[in-house]
Amino acid sequence: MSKKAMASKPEKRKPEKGLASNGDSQLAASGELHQSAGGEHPALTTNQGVALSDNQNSLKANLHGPTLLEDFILREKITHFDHERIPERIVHARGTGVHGFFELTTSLKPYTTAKVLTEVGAKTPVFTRISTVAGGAGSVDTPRDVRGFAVKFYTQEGNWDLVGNNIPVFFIQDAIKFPDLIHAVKMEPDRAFPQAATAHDTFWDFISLTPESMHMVMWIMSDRTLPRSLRMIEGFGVHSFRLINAAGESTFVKFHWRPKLGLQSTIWDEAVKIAGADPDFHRRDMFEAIAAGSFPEWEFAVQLFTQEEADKFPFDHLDATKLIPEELVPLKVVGRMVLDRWPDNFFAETEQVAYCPGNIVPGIDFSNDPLLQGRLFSYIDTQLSRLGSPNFHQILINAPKCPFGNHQRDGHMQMEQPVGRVAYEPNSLSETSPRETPDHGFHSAAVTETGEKGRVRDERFADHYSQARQFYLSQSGYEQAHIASALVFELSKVEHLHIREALVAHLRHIEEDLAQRVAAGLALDKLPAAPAVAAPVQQMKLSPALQIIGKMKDTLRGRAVGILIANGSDGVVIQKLKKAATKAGASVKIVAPTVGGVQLSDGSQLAVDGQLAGTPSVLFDAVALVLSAEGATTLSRESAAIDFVRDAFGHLKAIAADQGGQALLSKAHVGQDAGIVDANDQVAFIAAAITRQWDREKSVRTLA
Ligand code: HDE
Repeated sequence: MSKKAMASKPEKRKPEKGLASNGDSQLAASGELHQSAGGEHPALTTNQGVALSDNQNSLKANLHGPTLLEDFILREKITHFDHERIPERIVHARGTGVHGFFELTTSLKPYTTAKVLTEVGAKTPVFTRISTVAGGAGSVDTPRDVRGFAVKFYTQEGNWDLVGNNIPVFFIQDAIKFPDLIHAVKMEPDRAFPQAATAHDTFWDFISLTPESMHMVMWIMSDRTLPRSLRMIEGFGVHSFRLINAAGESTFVKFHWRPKLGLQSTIWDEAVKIAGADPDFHRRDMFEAIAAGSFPEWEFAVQLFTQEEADKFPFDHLDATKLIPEELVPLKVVGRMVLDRWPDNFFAETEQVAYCPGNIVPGIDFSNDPLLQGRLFSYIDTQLSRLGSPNFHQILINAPKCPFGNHQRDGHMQMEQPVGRVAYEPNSLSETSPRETPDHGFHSAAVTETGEKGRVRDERFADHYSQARQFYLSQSGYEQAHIASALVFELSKVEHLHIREALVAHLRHIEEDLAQRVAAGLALDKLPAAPAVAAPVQQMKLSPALQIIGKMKDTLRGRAVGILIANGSDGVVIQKLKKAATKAGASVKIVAPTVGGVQLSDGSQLAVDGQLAGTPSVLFDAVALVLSAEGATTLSRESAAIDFVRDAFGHLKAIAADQGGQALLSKAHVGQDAGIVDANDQVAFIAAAITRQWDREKSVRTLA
């Protein structure tokens, strides 16, 4: 329903802005609702514009009689309700979308004619949707999963959709394998679980039989799949694309998004607990950041290379299981994207947005990556069944913001009302009907194609381990331990021993030490024999850019600090901590046993943001404990308070504690280290809070 038509009846209680009111049936029955002053609200009508006299009671044959079929108002409302859902996306069903803009800072004119990439300073509106892959639309935000990173640029020359992920490589090399991959990762068909998880037999069975996925396995077992915030992930176009300049020359390009806030991840135990504490953790984080005016921003960068350069790479750039190390082809930052407007309506925008990698504009073209080629078909096809009509491009969120028109006609839900008798081209009957524009219309790259057709793959695609090895060896020791432990966790959920063994066998080609650590974690009797390789494993130069830790920023900007207090806490210490954390860029929340407020030591009241049981420390990047002796004694009997401090410690977070806080720490048997600081020393707290206490990890869990 349009904004104009949206309405509710005048009523006594003023509804919250933007929320429709349901009224009150008893008041309605007595007619009271109708007595308040009118004029403020437009009339509530049917979809045919007929004003409703009563939205609380259906039409009955008599006071105690049956409801009448003739009640067209009831029927219209219920019928619409019955059809409120559309099929969710087959993959990437769970997503968060935000409006924003792209601004070009460096022209790519030597390489492309696309205005979006040549007009410096021009701001192009975008709609960006970030998603998980495996779970359904109602699944949690923090499973171990790849994040989709899809950007629709509404350029002056048509829509350009860059539909990427937060990982620069993919599981498979050819689109024909995608349905198998997704069937393997989704809930198993006979039992319909697990939801949103790779840790089950069918996924690892498929993976262990698909060696080309080994590079991606390293990425998904790293903490890249456990982002702290959607504002702290990278984005990648994954495939090579082409840029085409005015002379018709083409250059290959890989697209990258780099978050201004730096990369930041959670750790596995934390992600699992966040899923219970706040299933909407990432969506809420984005919503709150936008509402607070703290707009997430990414740099937009390109890697440009020619065919001649590509021929010298020790891999094939058309193989989506490979990346081009930044050290080989440096990234050139050419723009930025800022997300600054939450959608008005989730369904209309985030749910109905239909990204298609086939949406490109003049000056950009596809490469022959066989995965990309398959995607060019898949997305339009899926939108047809998801949105139900070939006119889905007319939905506001999908429609170009530049003029568009052609002779395509009719179909379900045609929203336009074309005039005139001409619906074809060429024609001589219309002076104004759209015509082709050879000069600035879309031209494909002039590429020569030769060779025999066949179900074939270049032999350069056969090296499945070299870049997996490069990735693993480029990680810090902490990250390697997380990868090994993630593999142990996942494979421990696999029931079939032969699948566990098959996977460990592949790891031997990646790095013997990794295979041994995982085998030990699974208590395998002996190391399984490594499978035969189709191509020798190459020793590639280490690439520090592949780390997460190396790309984390020591900052509290965009992060959250929780201060646990209780009756009798010292208000001065709380305020000083809050001020210091806010100044450092964090959002600060006060957590207490009761949400209604806390009486501080000086007798004043302090408002509380979250009740302890519902606001565990997993929701924060660092915590402070400001407690009176009495408060500490009370909280030491609360398992939620004990968990609060134990988890903060176990998740390697800085903890500021005053004397009462220290008492709670010792009740929770939490030891002391450099990350535990005096709550009166705010400078020390901020210094500890801007990073994780990585060295603590060996004291809190056994890693593989
Ligand atoms: Fe997708 N993918 N995909 N994909 N994909 C979809 O399209 C598909 C692939 C990606 O926020 C679907 O609208 C095939 C790679 C994102 O709405 C579907 C193949 C990459 C999104 C589809 C791939 C992606 C999708 C499901 C192998 C990273 C969410 C609903 C050839 C470069 C977009 C839909 C959004 C969604 C097919 C592989 C990214 C079924 C056949 C590689 C970010 O059409």
